[in-house]
Amino acid sequence: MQKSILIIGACGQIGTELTLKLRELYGEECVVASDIREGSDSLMQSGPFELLDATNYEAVEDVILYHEIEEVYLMAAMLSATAEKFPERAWNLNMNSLFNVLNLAKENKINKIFWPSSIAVFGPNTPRDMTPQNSIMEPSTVYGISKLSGERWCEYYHNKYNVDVRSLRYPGLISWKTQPGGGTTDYAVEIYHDALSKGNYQCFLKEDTKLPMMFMDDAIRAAIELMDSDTGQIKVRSSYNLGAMSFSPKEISESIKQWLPDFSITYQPDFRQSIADTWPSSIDDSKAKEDWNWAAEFDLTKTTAEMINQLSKNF
Ligand code: AKB
Repeated sequence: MQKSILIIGACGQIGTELTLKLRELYGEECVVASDIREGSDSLMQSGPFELLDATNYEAVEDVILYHEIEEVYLMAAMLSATAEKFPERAWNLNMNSLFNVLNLAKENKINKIFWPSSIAVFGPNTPRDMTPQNSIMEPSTVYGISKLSGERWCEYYHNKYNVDVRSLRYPGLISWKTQPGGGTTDYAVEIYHDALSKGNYQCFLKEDTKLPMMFMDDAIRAAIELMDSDTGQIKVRSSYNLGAMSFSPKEISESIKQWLPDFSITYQPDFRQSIADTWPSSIDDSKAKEDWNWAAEFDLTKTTAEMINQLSKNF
């Protein structure tokens, strides 16, 4: 099926792999990558690229009209840890970029939007284990507040203006191709890099802080499957809970030791601990399973095997 797609924020952790996958599926020329900076060689050389500020409505509109874009994946965002340092910049980026694409869809300039939400929409009063789709949502971080507000706007634009916007509440994402930046769950990627390069890792969370996580292949497949589902299947227009695995720093370190027996970990919790303490430890994603047949493929054992195998090629 031919369709023209724009990825905004294509050079980040999710955007890079998403762009490459969409180019593989829909053809390189049909998938336009955009970001405020240039990305990896594989991204820059495999198809069209536009320098684009996601908060600039006219610039986003120009790119959409020029390339006759039908679908937008809006991946530009400031993540939880960085957002605590720059609250207003985070709010500005996370909300204005979303309003821009929602309004372009309202004006029928694009047909469909994918926008990632996060487990950060939950807060300290939410039940932490197997957090349900509908629960108490009182996020205490700037990032969580922006994602929860975004979810409400997505549902509002769908109900009021029939905008076809689809969203997932991503857990922490683990990938070997692109490093994350500014998140609380970033330790789960850093740990593999340090295990291979130094043999030890100093973790910024406590050893027993269990958080929901997902391998990037599952995260990308979830976005594409959600976008390819029939409209009638999508019953949730705020954002779907999405689960795969949950583990603590101690558990991931044990899994790494299966491959690197001499690996050691120390713990020095910083301000990110108080963010993690307000997030779920595991997620109930039965609604996504029921509505559009979501099923994760990577558990911790499979993720560690893939991370060590792929990253060790560089050492
Ligand atoms: C973060 O840690 O900020 C993100 C997220 C869970 O949304 N990875």
